[in-house]
Amino acid sequence: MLYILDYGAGNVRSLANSIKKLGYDFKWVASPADLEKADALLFPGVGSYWGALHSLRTKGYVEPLKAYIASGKPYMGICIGMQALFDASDEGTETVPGLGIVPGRVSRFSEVDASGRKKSVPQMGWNEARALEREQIGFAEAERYGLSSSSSSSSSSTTQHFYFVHSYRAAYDPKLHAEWALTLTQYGEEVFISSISRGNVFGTQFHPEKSGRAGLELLRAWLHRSCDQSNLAASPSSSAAASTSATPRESSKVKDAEAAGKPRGGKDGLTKRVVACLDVRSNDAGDLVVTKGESYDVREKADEHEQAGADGKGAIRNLGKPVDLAHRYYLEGADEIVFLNITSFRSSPLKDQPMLDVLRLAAAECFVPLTIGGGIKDFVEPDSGVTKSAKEVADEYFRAGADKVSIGSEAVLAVEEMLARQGSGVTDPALVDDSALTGKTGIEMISKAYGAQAVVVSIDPRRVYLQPSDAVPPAHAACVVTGEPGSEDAGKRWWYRCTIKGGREDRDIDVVQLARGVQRLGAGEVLLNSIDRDGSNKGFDRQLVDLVRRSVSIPIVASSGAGVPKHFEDIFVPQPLRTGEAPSSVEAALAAGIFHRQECTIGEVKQHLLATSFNVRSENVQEGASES
Ligand code: 1PR
Repeated sequence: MLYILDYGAGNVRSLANSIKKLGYDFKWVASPADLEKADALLFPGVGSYWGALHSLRTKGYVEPLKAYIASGKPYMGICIGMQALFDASDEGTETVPGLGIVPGRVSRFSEVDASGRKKSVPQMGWNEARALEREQIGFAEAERYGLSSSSSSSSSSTTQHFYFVHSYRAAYDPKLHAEWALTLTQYGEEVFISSISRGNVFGTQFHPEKSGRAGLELLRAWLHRSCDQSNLAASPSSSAAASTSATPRESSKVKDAEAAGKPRGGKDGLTKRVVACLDVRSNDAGDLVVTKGESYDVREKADEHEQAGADGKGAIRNLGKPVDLAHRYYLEGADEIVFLNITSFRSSPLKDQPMLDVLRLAAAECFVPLTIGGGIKDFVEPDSGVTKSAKEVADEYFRAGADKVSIGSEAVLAVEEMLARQGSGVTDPALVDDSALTGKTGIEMISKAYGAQAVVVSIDPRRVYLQPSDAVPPAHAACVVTGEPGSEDAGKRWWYRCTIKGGREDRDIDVVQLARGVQRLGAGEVLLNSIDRDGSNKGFDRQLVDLVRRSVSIPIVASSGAGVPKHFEDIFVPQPLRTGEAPSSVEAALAAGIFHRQECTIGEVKQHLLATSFNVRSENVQEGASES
């Protein structure tokens, strides 16, 4: 029997969904004693290393887990489930030893590479996994799992990509890892171990359950070897269990370049992400629909539509059913799907069962990362008067299949309160000291439990134009932008004010303050909307995006305004953010309207990006997909 170890942090439902989709059955590990019953074990570590290891230790899993691995039965660790095999990790405020199966320590990505080039941390997105050549068996072990081999590693159109989301990694050291590392991956200039394989132990830093068809095929290969064949006779190496008891295994050899820490090709393989967004709400008939408007107004113009209500407003635009559209975008090759529950702030998100059902159904069919936003906040249950925390709402979404949660209004209030606690006229959240942090905000609590990469903050800024005679408000001086010569904004000056409740309420905080504030609180990504550009088809607001990129080191998803594939090219073209700095750009861009109205497909956007020399994941799941 296959068992899955769930230690209660993060989205394990996706892995369960993938396994079911592939036709396998499994049981959850409910207690350490279950490990003795397992014939094959999957450890889908999600969240933080510290949280996972701490939980394993306090629940008494560590020794049974080591005994299971030493027994020679198949083990597959995903992300933290792979990192847990190492001696230790730098993640967390105190050192918690790992399982000590693989030598070496897991440490944090550097935000600035040796050449001075900056990169976002966490690494979030699709990257390559390049196979190492092993003595006697060449690439056979990697090929068994569908991982790139020498024949398929040169062209981005044939390279498989897998979904990574992590701030910590095991840097590749040939002296320590030559017999463990199966593939290496490069992010920025850093090369790290993206998968390991030795005897009965297999592990991936990436998430196969979120890696589309390539990930499903890898899982299928592992399940086939581990569950159908019920032995590792095909394995070229002796078991890791044996190696821990001092039996030498066949040696592996890495080529010179790889020994020096460079995978073949030696390039950062992170792709640009194309994200589809579904704004979901109930229409006037009470059905959940995907809607889309302009500048956040999602109703038809009254005179365009017969269903105009007594208030003179038109009906909610209905562009399709959420699960159907999500599945279509998955098949078209979306790298990520975002659901925003755009009216959730009016009701109890925990009772929003239809939205949870949407997520459950989507997670059963769409094997790419899913983000859910809307209503993730502390609130008082309308019926019982009981206070619920944002973390409890997030728990529910993660259990339903979300990989990340997106926080909007609550994030603005949290940063305002943090600045108020700091006092002394401090307006830059980066200067806030630890005493102004409570640990109780939704961002902090969710980030601590699930890892920063699981917390997105959705920012809804709007331009505030300044007259030539207007003095710049001092707190917002860092947020003032001047229109570029030759553009429709030439001669204008403005700053970006943040809003809450879907743009309905302005706040006295700007987009730089908010982005820096949420990074300070522990958010792992910014979803950067623009009320001015939303639904306009004019293209992304590059000045807004660059302003925020200059201000934070976490990844940014550019959003609002995409009208044609070229707009994605425009936002991805690298530009220096400061004089003398290496050019860079965002890694992800999101669109809604053009996809819903079928003005272009995700495949067309990716074809355009490939044609203009961007690295994208080109897997079109429809082509030859065999997922069942
Ligand atoms: O405040 O935590 O409850 O979260 C509410 C969430 O709902 C926020 O993320 C907020 O952005 C979103 N939201 C609220 N009202 C609306 C609305 O449209 N009336 N939608 C709304 C925001 C913006 C984008 C959109 C892009 C791309 N949607 O996500 O998809 O602008 O559109 P385009 O490609 O068609 O230009 P909380």
